[in-house]
Amino acid sequence: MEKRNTTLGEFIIEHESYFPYSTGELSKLINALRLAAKVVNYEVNKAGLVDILGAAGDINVQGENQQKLDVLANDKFIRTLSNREIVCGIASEEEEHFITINSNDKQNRNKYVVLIDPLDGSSNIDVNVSVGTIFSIYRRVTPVGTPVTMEDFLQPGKNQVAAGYIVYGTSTMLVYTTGHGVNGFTLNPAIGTFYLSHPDMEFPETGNIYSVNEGNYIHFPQGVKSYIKYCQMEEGERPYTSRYIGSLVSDFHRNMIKGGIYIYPKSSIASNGKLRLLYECNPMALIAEQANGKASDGFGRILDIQPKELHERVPFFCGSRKMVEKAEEFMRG
Ligand code: AHM
Ligand code: MG
Repeated sequence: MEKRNTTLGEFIIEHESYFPYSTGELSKLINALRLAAKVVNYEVNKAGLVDILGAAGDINVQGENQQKLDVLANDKFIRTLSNREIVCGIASEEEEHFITINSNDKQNRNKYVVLIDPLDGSSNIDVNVSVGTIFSIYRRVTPVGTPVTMEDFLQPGKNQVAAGYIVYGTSTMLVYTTGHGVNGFTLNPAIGTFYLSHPDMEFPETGNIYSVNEGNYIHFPQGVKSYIKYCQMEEGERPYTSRYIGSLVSDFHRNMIKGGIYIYPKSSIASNGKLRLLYECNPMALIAEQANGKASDGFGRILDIQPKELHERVPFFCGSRKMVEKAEEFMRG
């Protein structure tokens, strides 16, 4: 059991020994994400205020053009990572193409690529509801010292070295895994430090919460419709409670703590659902599996899918293991 009150900085250093041949590169990378998270947290926190200040001509107090927060979060993460030269490539949900870092610098020996959804659920910002950042880290597959290629990004999720999310909620938390369980850190905003508050996080084996946008019910495949009806049936622990924030990070986080399932299925209006395999589903799937949960596309393991393109979408069923297995049973009909 991990010690509470350890700072994230201390935790990262203490856990470097998980990687026997560690060069400290991954630790530096997670440290950079921690730093960017604090900056974005600061921006998200004053979002409502910025609207007021920015009303006149969309120019903020520094005289800069105001940016939408998701664009701003994208810039902050990319700038923090590229300035520190600790990755060789970045792909972002906000960018059409991946970004090569220092492609001409033969001294760039960095071996990690980062994939990021800088501000997930950003439509919730306007109404003061929690949003999040999701990140995913892979070791490149092409030779160190050469420019990254698409191959470095299109790896199955099981190759992830680390993944995590930040939830900008009632408190701001950073939750991550490097493949040795899942730990959650809460930001003390007064001093700008993340403390280990949720050591060894695990999904309860089963739960009583289901999270799905039921407004799309009519468009769902029969398996999902039947599973939703099953959740609503009176029997044993059921009916389950329906909870849907519409912010993946927050819905996932709640379900990991309380026990539940999150579903974004394919439908007659979205042939592969909405969520992106590389920026949303893979990192959440790794965290789920590391926390004793499960993540599926309704039929098979998310982490086994071979991606074909950067922004591809995939149906997503994720949460408490027994609940996901039950939903898969309905999908198989
Ligand atoms: P985004 O990356 O454009 O913010 O979209 C992803 C979000 C998820 O956080 C959330 O679970 C889902 O979209 C909600 O979609 P919907 O409004 O269709 O239910
Ligand atoms: Mg998103």
